[in-house]
Amino acid sequence: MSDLRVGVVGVGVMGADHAERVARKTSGARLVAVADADHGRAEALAARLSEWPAGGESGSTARHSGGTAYGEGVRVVEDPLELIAADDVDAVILASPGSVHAEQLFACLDHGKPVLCEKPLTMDAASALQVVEAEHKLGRQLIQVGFMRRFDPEYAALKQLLDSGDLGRTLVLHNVHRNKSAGPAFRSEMIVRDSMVHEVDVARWLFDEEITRITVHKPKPTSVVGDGVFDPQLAVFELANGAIADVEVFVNFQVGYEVRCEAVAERGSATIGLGSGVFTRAGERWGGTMPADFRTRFEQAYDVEVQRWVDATRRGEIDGPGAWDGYAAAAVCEAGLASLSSGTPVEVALADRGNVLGT
Ligand code: ISE
Repeated sequence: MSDLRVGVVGVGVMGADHAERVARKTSGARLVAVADADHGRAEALAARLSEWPAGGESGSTARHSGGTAYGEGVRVVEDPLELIAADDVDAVILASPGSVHAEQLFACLDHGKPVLCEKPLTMDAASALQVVEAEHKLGRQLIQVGFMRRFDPEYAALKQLLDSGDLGRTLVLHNVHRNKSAGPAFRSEMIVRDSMVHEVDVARWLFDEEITRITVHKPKPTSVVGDGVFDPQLAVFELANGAIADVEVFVNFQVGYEVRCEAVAERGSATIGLGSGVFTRAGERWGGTMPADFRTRFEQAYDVEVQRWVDATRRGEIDGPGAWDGYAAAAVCEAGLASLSSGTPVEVALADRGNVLGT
């Protein structure tokens, strides 16, 4: 089977990371093109990734199985829609801003291109539902959503433990999601849509239930953020089966990246994300280290996610959260934004899955 030729749209922090992953670490895939509103950024990345092994001799053919060999080149395409339509691009990774996802996803569907779309699927529930419906009409799942926590070994082990029933029924989830810092452009709405959305998916996935109601509380904000930004936020999700999940999201924690999840069940509890790696005693201190950001903490999850997406795409399938999961998360976040401004619980308006998908 020939390599999957991948194009990456949006090469900011996450897109550049994925582009490098496809070019250098993923088997059965080749990075062929990148596009970004910042052409200079795309050019620099394409030039760097057109070399393999990094700094290797001209003409070297060394490569992993798949991957971009020296001299094969990664081209820069100005228009993302042109990249999506290109004949030499078999599949697309969308890591552009959420505000342009809807248009780019529709283009992927129009051209029959499988796509791994970073969250959020789209900016609101109505457009996300249109995407779900358009994909359903094609009769084939082309969209996978980048909820990478599902591929993290610790989260996967937690899911397996809860599904085994060994602890009895799961009743409550407590989540913590802290980033070291977020830029000044990261407003309260983005904390819901770009950060909290991960725990929205975690709760839906671990419970295998939809979220029916959300309340977003605004504790006293950190003095690090500007006026009108609510950071941290504390949210409570109520699920269809009566279970409850809570999450503290704090994107300017200053210390490091920290993501934890504790599940409380009838006969025990289980916690992941304690970060208990190497414990060191040195220089009159003891303890471990904290990852600086999500690329380090979830590196393995991203590697597994992209490798499994490539493998599934070559079989003509997806292997992970689909468009419905992206839509359901968008609907919860939309209710979350309403709760953020009203300070009261807000019901999630979710279309009937059976009516939309017939399943
Ligand atoms: C970022 O977009 C991510 O997806 C990270 O996982 C999350 O921790 C961060 O808050 C988001 O901005």
